Amino acid sequence: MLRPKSNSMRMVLCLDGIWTLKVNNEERPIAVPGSWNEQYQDLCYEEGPLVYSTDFFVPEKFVDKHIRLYFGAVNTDCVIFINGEKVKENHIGYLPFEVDITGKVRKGKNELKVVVENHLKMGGFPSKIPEEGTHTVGFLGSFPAANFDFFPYGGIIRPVMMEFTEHSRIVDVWVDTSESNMEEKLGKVKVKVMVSEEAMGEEMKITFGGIEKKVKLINTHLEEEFTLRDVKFWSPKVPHLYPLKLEIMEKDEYELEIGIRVISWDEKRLYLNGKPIFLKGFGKHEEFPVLGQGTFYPLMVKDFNLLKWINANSFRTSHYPYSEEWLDLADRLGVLVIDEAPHVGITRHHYNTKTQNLAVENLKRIIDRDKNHPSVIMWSVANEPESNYPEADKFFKMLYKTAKNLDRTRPVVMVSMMDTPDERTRDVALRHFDIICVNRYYGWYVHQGRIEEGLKALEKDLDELYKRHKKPIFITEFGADAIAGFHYDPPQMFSEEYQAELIKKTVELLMRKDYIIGAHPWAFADFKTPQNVRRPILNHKGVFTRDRQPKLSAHVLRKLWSNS
Ligand code: GCB
Repeated sequence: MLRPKSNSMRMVLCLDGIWTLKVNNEERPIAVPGSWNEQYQDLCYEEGPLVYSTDFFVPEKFVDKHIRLYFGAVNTDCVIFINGEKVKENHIGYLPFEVDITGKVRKGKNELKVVVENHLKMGGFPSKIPEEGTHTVGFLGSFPAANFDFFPYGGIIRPVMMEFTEHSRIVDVWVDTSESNMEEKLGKVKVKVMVSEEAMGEEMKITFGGIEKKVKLINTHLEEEFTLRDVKFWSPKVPHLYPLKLEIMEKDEYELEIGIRVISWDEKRLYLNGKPIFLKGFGKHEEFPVLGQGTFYPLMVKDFNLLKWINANSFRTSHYPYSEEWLDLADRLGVLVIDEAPHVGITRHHYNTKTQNLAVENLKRIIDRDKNHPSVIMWSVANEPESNYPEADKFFKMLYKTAKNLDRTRPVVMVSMMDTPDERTRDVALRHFDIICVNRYYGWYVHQGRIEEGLKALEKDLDELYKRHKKPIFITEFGADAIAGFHYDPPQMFSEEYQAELIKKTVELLMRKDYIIGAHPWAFADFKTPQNVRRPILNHKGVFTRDRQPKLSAHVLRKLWSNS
């Protein structure tokens, strides 16, 4: 699916702004994009259904165009109405969806209504804690009862756009640069284009790297290959982007920026353009005070600025796909992204056909949205599922196969906490994946207050893990809470000193291991969670505070990562 874009052939109407929210028959203003939970105190724990509405105006000359309504994301279940007519239902958050509303709008004023619910669901998304508890100790009794460690924000969280095009139009494009040859500096770029039925018989022009190809459209799918010499390969150091322009003459055009790069991996290493790369960075969240999980551009710019400042080269979109603008910036600034599906808090109650189908669908949608971003170097299908149940094997094998069938050019991973030294709790699904991603909290949830002991246990655990899988290992989480301003000597849990020491010593250990391809401290910044005894309002494992000020560990990491 192409993101709406204004150009000389396409017209985009942005519907962001102040909408009306109906709560118990009373109306009040609400910001879109944004979450309702922090705009009103009485809606902090609201799960809906709540009714959003706004008006939009269409000039007469646009009424007969092809019209597409695009939602960046709504959390979570929603029903869309145009002028009172139901046009769409959507049942997953954090991912865009479109509605073809051609012929459904009238000249002048129209009404758009969106009914949104954000119920936690046992065995669904967002996942609710099962009454009997889960493998993720500590959540039982949390309020709200989210089976994950971040606040379950609801609402229309990302931009809403309406796009007007001709009926002869470009529907999608998929670019594959994986056959490029680094030694010969040869860029081999496959471009697959999908157009609408109405475009049959038209002429399409594709321009890339100074090469122009013209094709008569006799099919809705076409494929062209471009060979570029003396290519500047995309990398964190040189994030070079080439414009790709698609045109259906006098009907439509679409331009996107392409990075030519190759990802590969073997038993021990991950390679970018044939050179080993070590992932330095963080798991993070897309959230901020008042906005909740609403798209907020200044936050993106600030976070990339801090990622560069701290000498990181990557981040994981834990635990859901972020707004696509994060990826635009990552492409442009040269930051590698592990793109995670919104599958967090999976328990044994998820292992059934209905949920598996939904998860497969979500995965297809994330790949569909993000496939052309050079910054995306890995698909993560889930975070910390209850994957020590026999049923997990089939469920995750299916997700792996789905991702692989769509995209063989990137590694597909699952982030596990269950592949432990203890055989009774061991993960049954992790073996299906290309790279072994694990979260480890030695020196925090285990070996509390004893960093050195924790490190010894970590080293033993990882050596065994490698022996078992013979695949590269990526430590996607480790860390400690530090409440900004808490100090203690000798370092004590919750002090900035303890967090800094644990992170420093863990990073040093991980960088010494030849089978480790990355170390991401958890987390980039503090973030809001459900209420429970382990969380003083926020999860304080951030290396930055929630308002993006550095803790001691940020300075330590900046130095550690400066010459590697
Ligand atoms: C984890 C989760 C993450 C939590 C973190 C913690 O393993 O993946 O969502 O926030 O631990 O701080 O406990």
